Amino acid sequence: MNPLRTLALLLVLGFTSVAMAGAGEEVVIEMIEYQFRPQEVTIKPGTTVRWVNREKRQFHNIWFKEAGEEPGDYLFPEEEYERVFEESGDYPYVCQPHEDRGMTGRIIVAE
Ligand SMILES: [Cu+2]
Repeated sequence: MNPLRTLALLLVLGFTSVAMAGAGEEVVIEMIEYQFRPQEVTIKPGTTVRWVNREKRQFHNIWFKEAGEEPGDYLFPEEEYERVFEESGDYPYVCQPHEDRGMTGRIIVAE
C-alpha cells in the first residue's frame, strides 16, 4: 500500500475511535431550586458536561470534594461551567454552600 493510502486509512480509523468515545457530545445539568438536574448522568469518555445556574438569585458551585479538588468558583444566575470527562469512573460532586441541604450530583463515565 502506498504511503498516502496508509495515512488516509489511519486518519479514518483515528476519527472512528474518537467518535465512538463520545467526543464532542455535551450534556447540560441545570442548577435550580437547590438541586442539580439531572442529579445523576451517565456519559461516554470525551463528553463535555455543562452546568448552568438557572436560579433567579442564588449562586452555587461545583466541588469534586471526594477527589480532593479545590471548590469551584461561585456561579451566579445564568453563569456556567464546563468540563470534559476523558477517563471512565465515578465522579460524585457537591455544591459547597448547599451540601448540607442535599445539593449533590454524580457523573458516571463509562465506555
Ligand atoms: Cu448550591
